[in-house]
Amino acid sequence: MKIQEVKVFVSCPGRNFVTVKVITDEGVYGLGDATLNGREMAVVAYLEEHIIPCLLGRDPQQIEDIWQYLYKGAYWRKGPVTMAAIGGIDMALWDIKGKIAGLPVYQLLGGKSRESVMVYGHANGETIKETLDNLGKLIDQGFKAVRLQCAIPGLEGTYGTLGEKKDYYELQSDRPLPPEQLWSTSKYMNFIPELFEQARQQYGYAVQLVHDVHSRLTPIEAANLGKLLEPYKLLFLEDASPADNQDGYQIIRNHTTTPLAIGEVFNTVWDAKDLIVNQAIDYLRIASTHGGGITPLKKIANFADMFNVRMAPHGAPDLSPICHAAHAHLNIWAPNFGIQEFIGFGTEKLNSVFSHPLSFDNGYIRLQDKPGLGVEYHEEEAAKYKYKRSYLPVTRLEDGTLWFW
Ligand code: EZ4
Ligand code: CO
Repeated sequence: MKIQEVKVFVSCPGRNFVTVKVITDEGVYGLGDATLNGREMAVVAYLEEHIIPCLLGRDPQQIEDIWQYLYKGAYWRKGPVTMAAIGGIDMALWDIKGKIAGLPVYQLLGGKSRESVMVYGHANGETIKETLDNLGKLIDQGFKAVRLQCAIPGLEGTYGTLGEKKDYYELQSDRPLPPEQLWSTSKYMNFIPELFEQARQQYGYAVQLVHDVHSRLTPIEAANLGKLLEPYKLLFLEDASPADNQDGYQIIRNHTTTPLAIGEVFNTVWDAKDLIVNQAIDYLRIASTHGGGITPLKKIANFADMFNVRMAPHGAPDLSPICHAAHAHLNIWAPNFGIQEFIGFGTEKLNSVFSHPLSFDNGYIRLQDKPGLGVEYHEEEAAKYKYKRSYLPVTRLEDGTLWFW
Protein backbone atom coordinates (compact mmCIF):
# COMPACT_ATOMS: atom_id res chain seq x y z
CA MET A 1 0.00 0.00 0.00
CA LYS A 2 1.25 3.47 -0.91
CA ILE A 3 0.28 7.05 -0.20
CA GLN A 4 -0.96 8.33 -3.53
CA GLU A 5 -2.17 11.80 -2.69
CA VAL A 6 -2.57 14.08 0.32
CA LYS A 7 -5.17 16.85 0.20
CA VAL A 8 -5.42 19.79 2.57
CA PHE A 9 -8.80 21.49 2.97
CA VAL A 10 -9.54 24.77 4.71
CA SER A 11 -13.17 25.38 5.48
CA CYS A 12 -15.00 27.85 7.68
CA PRO A 13 -18.35 26.35 8.74
CA GLY A 14 -18.59 28.88 11.59
CA ARG A 15 -14.86 28.94 12.19
CA ASN A 16 -11.74 27.85 10.28
CA PHE A 17 -10.64 24.21 10.20
CA VAL A 18 -7.64 22.67 8.43
CA THR A 19 -8.39 19.09 7.40
CA VAL A 20 -5.86 16.59 6.01
CA LYS A 21 -6.91 13.70 3.78
CA VAL A 22 -4.32 10.99 3.08
CA ILE A 23 -5.38 8.88 0.08
CA THR A 24 -3.83 5.49 -0.70
CA ASP A 25 -3.42 3.65 -4.00
CA GLU A 26 -5.89 1.05 -2.70
CA GLY A 27 -8.69 3.54 -2.23
CA VAL A 28 -8.58 3.62 1.58
CA TYR A 29 -8.15 7.13 2.95
CA GLY A 30 -7.65 8.73 6.36
CA LEU A 31 -8.60 12.09 7.88
CA GLY A 32 -6.71 14.30 10.31
CA ASP A 33 -7.17 17.70 12.00
CA ALA A 34 -4.37 20.26 11.59
CA THR A 35 -6.20 23.38 12.80
CA LEU A 36 -4.11 26.03 14.58
CA ASN A 37 -6.43 28.83 15.66
CA GLY A 38 -5.38 32.17 14.15
CA ARG A 39 -2.39 30.63 12.30
CA GLU A 40 -4.25 28.20 10.02
CA MET A 41 -2.56 29.09 6.73
CA ALA A 42 0.95 28.62 8.16
CA VAL A 43 0.09 24.96 8.77
CA VAL A 44 -1.39 24.64 5.28
CA ALA A 45 1.86 25.96 3.73
CA TYR A 46 3.96 23.68 5.97
CA LEU A 47 1.93 20.67 4.83
CA GLU A 48 1.71 21.50 1.14
CA GLU A 49 5.21 22.78 0.58
CA HIS A 50 7.28 20.81 3.09
CA ILE A 51 5.53 17.60 4.14
CA ILE A 52 3.31 16.22 1.40
CA PRO A 53 6.02 15.88 -1.30
CA CYS A 54 8.00 13.64 1.11
CA LEU A 55 5.02 11.37 1.84
CA LEU A 56 4.00 10.38 -1.67
CA GLY A 57 4.83 6.74 -2.38
CA ARG A 58 5.43 5.81 1.28
CA ASP A 59 3.62 2.97 3.04
CA PRO A 60 0.90 4.62 5.19
CA GLN A 61 1.02 1.66 7.58
CA GLN A 62 4.48 2.65 8.89
CA ILE A 63 3.01 5.22 11.26
CA GLU A 64 5.89 5.32 13.73
CA ASP A 65 8.56 5.68 11.06
CA ILE A 66 6.63 8.41 9.26
CA TRP A 67 6.18 10.26 12.57
CA GLN A 68 9.92 10.05 13.32
CA TYR A 69 10.70 11.11 9.74
CA LEU A 70 8.53 14.23 10.02
CA TYR A 71 9.70 15.09 13.56
CA LYS A 72 13.40 14.15 13.78
CA GLY A 73 13.95 14.24 10.07
CA ALA A 74 12.96 17.89 9.74
CA TYR A 75 15.93 19.05 11.86
CA TRP A 76 13.63 21.92 13.04
CA ARG A 77 11.73 20.01 15.70
CA LYS A 78 8.74 21.13 17.80
CA GLY A 79 6.65 24.31 17.61
CA PRO A 80 2.89 24.66 17.10
CA VAL A 81 2.94 24.92 13.28
CA THR A 82 5.18 21.87 12.82
CA MET A 83 3.36 19.77 15.37
CA ALA A 84 -0.15 20.62 14.10
CA ALA A 85 0.98 19.64 10.60
CA ILE A 86 2.44 16.34 11.86
CA GLY A 87 -0.65 15.86 14.04
CA GLY A 88 -2.97 16.06 11.04
CA ILE A 89 -0.95 13.49 9.09
CA ASP A 90 -0.56 11.14 12.08
CA MET A 91 -4.31 11.08 12.82
CA ALA A 92 -5.02 10.31 9.18
CA LEU A 93 -2.57 7.38 9.26
CA TRP A 94 -4.24 5.89 12.37
CA ASP A 95 -7.58 6.33 10.61
CA ILE A 96 -6.21 4.37 7.64
CA LYS A 97 -4.79 1.61 9.86
CA GLY A 98 -8.11 1.23 11.62
CA LYS A 99 -9.97 1.02 8.33
CA ILE A 100 -7.54 -1.63 7.02
CA ALA A 101 -7.93 -3.64 10.24
CA GLY A 102 -11.69 -3.08 10.40
CA LEU A 103 -11.23 -1.84 13.99
CA PRO A 104 -11.85 1.41 15.85
CA VAL A 105 -8.59 3.20 16.71
CA TYR A 106 -9.02 2.57 20.47
CA GLN A 107 -8.71 -1.16 19.74
CA LEU A 108 -5.36 -0.55 18.05
CA LEU A 109 -4.20 1.42 21.10
CA GLY A 110 -4.89 -1.51 23.44
CA GLY A 111 -8.65 -1.62 23.88
CA LYS A 112 -11.11 -0.09 26.31
CA SER A 113 -10.27 1.00 29.84
CA ARG A 114 -13.80 2.37 30.24
CA GLU A 115 -17.16 2.43 28.47
CA SER A 116 -17.60 6.18 28.07
CA VAL A 117 -15.79 9.47 28.52
CA MET A 118 -16.67 11.87 31.35
CA VAL A 119 -16.79 15.49 30.18
CA TYR A 120 -16.98 18.99 31.62
CA GLY A 121 -19.08 21.70 30.02
CA HIS A 122 -18.71 25.49 30.14
CA ALA A 123 -20.94 27.91 32.05
CA ASN A 124 -20.12 31.53 31.20
CA GLY A 125 -21.84 34.75 32.15
CA GLU A 126 -21.71 38.51 32.43
CA THR A 127 -22.74 38.24 36.09
CA ILE A 128 -22.52 35.58 38.81
CA LYS A 129 -26.25 35.05 38.48
CA GLU A 130 -26.05 34.47 34.73
CA THR A 131 -23.08 32.10 35.15
CA LEU A 132 -24.88 30.10 37.84
CA ASP A 133 -28.13 29.96 35.84
CA ASN A 134 -26.06 28.46 33.02
CA LEU A 135 -24.48 26.02 35.48
CA GLY A 136 -27.98 24.93 36.50
CA LYS A 137 -28.95 24.34 32.86
CA LEU A 138 -25.89 22.12 32.33
CA ILE A 139 -26.60 20.14 35.50
CA ASP A 140 -30.14 19.61 34.16
CA GLN A 141 -28.64 18.28 30.92
CA GLY A 142 -26.71 15.71 32.93
CA PHE A 143 -23.28 17.31 33.16
CA LYS A 144 -21.29 16.00 36.14
CA ALA A 145 -18.59 18.66 35.81
CA VAL A 146 -18.69 22.28 34.65
CA ARG A 147 -16.15 25.07 34.10
CA LEU A 148 -17.25 28.44 35.52
CA GLN A 149 -16.09 31.73 33.96
CA CYS A 150 -17.57 35.14 34.69
CA ALA A 151 -16.98 38.71 33.55
CA ILE A 152 -14.99 40.65 36.14
CA PRO A 153 -16.77 43.78 37.46
CA GLY A 154 -14.96 46.87 36.20
CA LEU A 155 -13.47 45.08 33.18
CA GLU A 156 -15.08 44.61 29.78
CA GLY A 157 -14.92 41.55 27.59
CA THR A 158 -13.16 39.25 30.02
CA TYR A 159 -11.97 35.86 28.77
CA GLY A 160 -14.55 33.14 28.83
CA THR A 161 -17.54 35.47 28.69
CA LEU A 162 -19.72 36.38 25.81
CA GLY A 163 -18.41 39.82 24.87
CA GLU A 164 -20.29 42.38 22.83
CA LYS A 165 -21.46 39.85 20.25
CA LYS A 166 -23.16 37.77 22.95
CA ASP A 167 -21.91 34.54 21.51
CA TYR A 168 -18.95 32.43 22.47
CA TYR A 169 -15.73 33.87 21.03
CA GLU A 170 -14.63 30.42 19.88
CA LEU A 171 -17.54 30.28 17.46
CA GLN A 172 -16.89 33.69 15.93
CA SER A 173 -15.04 33.83 12.63
CA ASP A 174 -15.03 37.46 11.64
CA ARG A 175 -12.11 39.03 13.45
CA PRO A 176 -9.76 39.99 10.60
CA LEU A 177 -7.57 41.74 13.18
CA PRO A 178 -7.05 40.76 16.82
CA PRO A 179 -9.53 42.46 19.18
CA GLU A 180 -8.07 43.82 22.43
CA GLN A 181 -9.32 43.25 25.97
CA LEU A 182 -8.34 44.60 29.39
CA TRP A 183 -7.09 42.67 32.38
CA SER A 184 -6.61 43.48 36.04
CA THR A 185 -5.20 40.79 38.30
CA SER A 186 -6.36 42.51 41.48
CA LYS A 187 -9.96 42.98 40.25
CA TYR A 188 -9.99 39.33 39.21
CA MET A 189 -8.52 37.99 42.46
CA ASN A 190 -10.93 40.01 44.58
CA PHE A 191 -13.93 38.71 42.67
CA ILE A 192 -13.48 35.10 41.60
CA PRO A 193 -13.74 33.35 45.02
CA GLU A 194 -17.25 34.83 45.36
CA LEU A 195 -18.31 33.07 42.13
CA PHE A 196 -17.36 29.71 43.62
CA GLU A 197 -18.77 30.56 47.06
CA GLN A 198 -22.19 31.22 45.50
CA ALA A 199 -21.92 28.20 43.18
CA ARG A 200 -21.40 25.88 46.15
CA GLN A 201 -24.12 27.58 48.19
CA GLN A 202 -26.61 27.17 45.37
CA TYR A 203 -25.68 23.77 43.94
CA GLY A 204 -23.72 21.98 46.69
CA TYR A 205 -20.71 19.77 46.14
CA ALA A 206 -22.10 16.99 43.92
CA VAL A 207 -21.18 18.77 40.69
CA GLN A 208 -17.44 18.99 39.93
CA LEU A 209 -16.22 22.52 39.22
CA VAL A 210 -13.34 23.77 37.09
CA HIS A 211 -11.94 27.25 36.44
CA ASP A 212 -9.61 28.46 33.64
CA VAL A 213 -7.20 31.28 34.59
CA HIS A 214 -5.90 31.38 31.00
CA SER A 215 -2.29 31.92 32.09
CA ARG A 216 -2.89 35.39 33.50
CA LEU A 217 -1.26 35.02 36.92
CA THR A 218 2.34 34.76 38.09
CA PRO A 219 3.15 31.60 40.06
CA ILE A 220 2.81 33.25 43.46
CA GLU A 221 -0.50 34.90 42.47
CA ALA A 222 -1.70 31.52 41.19
CA ALA A 223 -0.66 29.96 44.49
CA ASN A 224 -2.73 32.54 46.31
CA LEU A 225 -5.78 31.91 44.10
CA GLY A 226 -5.41 28.15 44.59
CA LYS A 227 -5.49 28.71 48.35
CA LEU A 228 -8.50 31.02 48.17
CA LEU A 229 -10.41 28.42 46.14
CA GLU A 230 -9.53 25.42 48.34
CA PRO A 231 -12.84 25.50 50.28
CA TYR A 232 -14.75 25.04 47.00
CA LYS A 233 -12.91 21.80 46.10
CA LEU A 234 -12.29 22.36 42.40
CA LEU A 235 -11.66 19.36 40.17
CA PHE A 236 -8.82 21.51 38.87
CA LEU A 237 -7.60 25.02 38.23
CA GLU A 238 -6.57 25.34 34.58
CA ASP A 239 -3.62 27.32 33.20
CA ALA A 240 -3.09 29.07 36.54
CA SER A 241 0.16 30.50 35.17
CA PRO A 242 2.21 30.00 31.99
CA ALA A 243 4.68 27.11 32.32
CA ASP A 244 7.32 28.24 29.86
CA ASN A 245 9.46 27.94 32.98
CA GLN A 246 8.26 24.60 34.31
CA ASP A 247 10.03 25.18 37.66
CA GLY A 248 7.55 27.98 38.40
CA TYR A 249 4.85 25.40 39.07
CA GLN A 250 6.73 24.26 42.17
CA ILE A 251 5.84 27.62 43.72
CA ILE A 252 2.12 27.03 43.10
CA ARG A 253 2.35 23.42 44.19
CA ASN A 254 4.11 24.23 47.44
CA HIS A 255 1.28 26.49 48.56
CA THR A 256 -2.00 24.91 47.54
CA THR A 257 -3.80 21.57 47.35
CA THR A 258 -6.13 22.82 44.59
CA PRO A 259 -5.39 20.38 41.72
CA LEU A 260 -3.67 21.90 38.67
CA ALA A 261 -4.21 21.35 34.95
CA ILE A 262 -2.21 22.71 32.04
CA GLY A 263 -1.16 21.91 28.49
CA GLU A 264 -3.51 23.22 25.79
CA VAL A 265 -0.63 25.17 24.19
CA PHE A 266 1.92 22.37 24.63
CA ASN A 267 3.37 20.72 21.50
CA THR A 268 5.64 17.96 22.80
CA VAL A 269 6.37 16.02 25.97
CA TRP A 270 9.28 18.41 26.57
CA ASP A 271 6.81 21.18 27.44
CA ALA A 272 5.60 19.03 30.33
CA LYS A 273 8.48 16.74 31.28
CA ASP A 274 9.47 18.52 34.51
CA LEU A 275 5.86 19.23 35.44
CA ILE A 276 5.16 15.50 35.17
CA VAL A 277 8.30 14.12 36.79
CA ASN A 278 8.07 16.58 39.69
CA GLN A 279 4.35 15.79 40.07
CA ALA A 280 3.68 19.52 39.91
CA ILE A 281 0.42 19.04 37.99
CA ASP A 282 -2.56 16.69 38.14
CA TYR A 283 -4.02 16.89 34.63
CA LEU A 284 -2.31 17.30 31.28
CA ARG A 285 -4.36 19.07 28.58
CA ILE A 286 -2.26 18.57 25.46
CA ALA A 287 -4.42 18.09 22.36
CA SER A 288 -3.82 15.44 19.75
CA THR A 289 -3.80 18.03 16.96
CA HIS A 290 -1.32 20.39 18.63
CA GLY A 291 0.83 17.66 20.14
CA GLY A 292 1.69 15.89 16.87
CA GLY A 293 -1.11 13.33 16.71
CA ILE A 294 -2.10 10.05 18.33
CA THR A 295 1.38 8.48 18.23
CA PRO A 296 2.98 10.91 20.73
CA LEU A 297 -0.21 11.28 22.81
CA LYS A 298 -0.17 7.55 23.58
CA LYS A 299 3.44 7.78 24.77
CA ILE A 300 2.79 10.94 26.78
CA ALA A 301 -0.24 9.34 28.47
CA ASN A 302 1.82 6.31 29.52
CA PHE A 303 4.65 8.53 30.76
CA ALA A 304 2.29 10.80 32.71
CA ASP A 305 0.58 7.77 34.26
CA MET A 306 3.81 6.81 36.04
CA PHE A 307 3.64 10.12 37.94
CA ASN A 308 -0.09 10.17 38.73
CA VAL A 309 -0.84 12.76 36.06
CA ARG A 310 -4.14 12.19 34.27
CA MET A 311 -5.09 13.16 30.73
CA ALA A 312 -7.68 15.92 30.23
CA PRO A 313 -7.37 16.89 26.56
CA HIS A 314 -8.20 20.38 25.34
CA GLY A 315 -11.69 20.24 23.84
CA ALA A 316 -12.42 23.74 22.56
CA PRO A 317 -14.40 24.17 19.33
CA ASP A 318 -11.24 25.31 17.52
CA LEU A 319 -10.33 21.64 17.30
CA SER A 320 -12.26 19.90 14.52
CA PRO A 321 -14.54 16.91 15.08
CA ILE A 322 -11.67 14.75 13.78
CA CYS A 323 -9.55 15.77 16.78
CA HIS A 324 -12.51 15.31 19.14
CA ALA A 325 -12.93 11.79 17.75
CA ALA A 326 -9.18 11.10 18.15
CA HIS A 327 -9.52 12.22 21.78
CA ALA A 328 -12.51 9.93 22.32
CA HIS A 329 -10.43 6.94 21.13
CA LEU A 330 -7.47 7.97 23.32
CA ASN A 331 -9.75 8.63 26.29
CA ILE A 332 -11.51 5.27 26.01
CA TRP A 333 -8.11 3.57 26.01
CA ALA A 334 -5.91 5.63 28.39
CA PRO A 335 -5.60 3.98 31.81
CA ASN A 336 -4.96 7.46 33.26
CA PHE A 337 -7.79 9.32 31.54
CA GLY A 338 -9.21 12.10 33.73
CA ILE A 339 -11.86 14.20 32.01
CA GLN A 340 -12.61 15.68 28.57
CA GLU A 341 -13.51 19.32 27.92
CA PHE A 342 -16.70 19.41 25.85
CA ILE A 343 -18.88 22.32 24.87
CA GLY A 344 -21.33 20.65 22.52
CA PHE A 345 -21.39 19.20 19.03
CA GLY A 346 -21.68 22.54 17.27
CA THR A 347 -23.99 24.00 14.69
CA GLU A 348 -25.91 22.44 11.81
CA LYS A 349 -23.40 24.03 9.44
CA LEU A 350 -20.48 22.33 11.21
CA ASN A 351 -22.29 19.00 11.22
CA SER A 352 -23.01 19.29 7.50
CA VAL A 353 -19.23 19.32 6.92
CA PHE A 354 -18.18 16.66 9.47
CA SER A 355 -20.11 13.55 10.57
CA HIS A 356 -18.68 11.99 13.72
CA PRO A 357 -19.24 8.88 15.85
CA LEU A 358 -19.76 10.74 19.15
CA SER A 359 -22.91 11.26 21.20
CA PHE A 360 -23.61 12.91 24.55
CA ASP A 361 -25.32 10.83 27.19
CA ASN A 362 -25.97 12.19 30.68
CA GLY A 363 -22.57 13.79 31.26
CA TYR A 364 -20.56 11.29 29.22
CA ILE A 365 -19.49 10.98 25.59
CA ARG A 366 -20.16 7.68 23.89
CA LEU A 367 -18.22 6.48 20.89
CA GLN A 368 -19.88 4.40 18.20
CA ASP A 369 -17.76 1.47 16.98
CA LYS A 370 -16.60 2.26 13.44
CA PRO A 371 -13.33 1.36 11.71
CA GLY A 372 -10.63 4.00 12.13
CA LEU A 373 -11.57 7.31 13.75
CA GLY A 374 -15.13 7.10 12.43
CA VAL A 375 -15.34 10.62 10.98
CA GLU A 376 -16.55 11.61 7.52
CA TYR A 377 -15.64 14.88 5.79
CA HIS A 378 -18.15 16.20 3.26
CA GLU A 379 -15.98 18.00 0.73
CA GLU A 380 -18.75 19.63 -1.30
CA GLU A 381 -20.36 21.09 1.81
CA ALA A 382 -16.95 22.21 3.10
CA ALA A 383 -16.21 24.00 -0.17
CA LYS A 384 -19.19 26.31 0.46
CA TYR A 385 -17.43 27.91 3.45
CA LYS A 386 -14.33 29.83 2.43
CA TYR A 387 -11.45 30.55 4.81
CA LYS A 388 -11.79 33.85 6.69
CA ARG A 389 -8.77 35.29 8.46
CA SER A 390 -9.65 35.48 12.14
CA TYR A 391 -7.63 36.03 15.31
CA LEU A 392 -7.88 35.28 18.98
CA PRO A 393 -8.01 38.40 21.15
CA VAL A 394 -5.01 40.15 22.70
CA THR A 395 -4.96 41.33 26.33
CA ARG A 396 -3.47 44.46 27.91
CA LEU A 397 -3.28 45.63 31.49
CA GLU A 398 -5.18 48.81 32.28
CA ASP A 399 -1.99 50.88 31.76
CA GLY A 400 -1.54 49.41 28.26
CA THR A 401 1.06 46.73 29.03
CA LEU A 402 0.65 43.69 26.82
CA TRP A 403 -0.41 40.63 28.84
CA PHE A 404 -1.20 36.95 28.30
CA TRP A 405 -4.59 36.49 26.71
O1 EZ4 B 1 -8.55 29.76 24.59
O2 EZ4 B 1 -9.09 27.16 22.25
O3 EZ4 B 1 -9.85 25.64 27.70
N1 EZ4 B 1 -10.05 26.19 26.67
C1 EZ4 B 1 -9.47 27.33 26.27
C2 EZ4 B 1 -9.78 27.72 24.85
C3 EZ4 B 1 -8.61 28.43 24.17
C4 EZ4 B 1 -8.73 28.43 22.67
C5 EZ4 B 1 -7.44 28.86 22.01
O4 EZ4 B 1 -7.50 28.67 20.66
O5 EZ4 B 1 -8.80 27.97 27.03
O6 EZ4 B 1 -10.93 28.44 24.80
CO1 CO C 1 -8.10 26.65 28.61
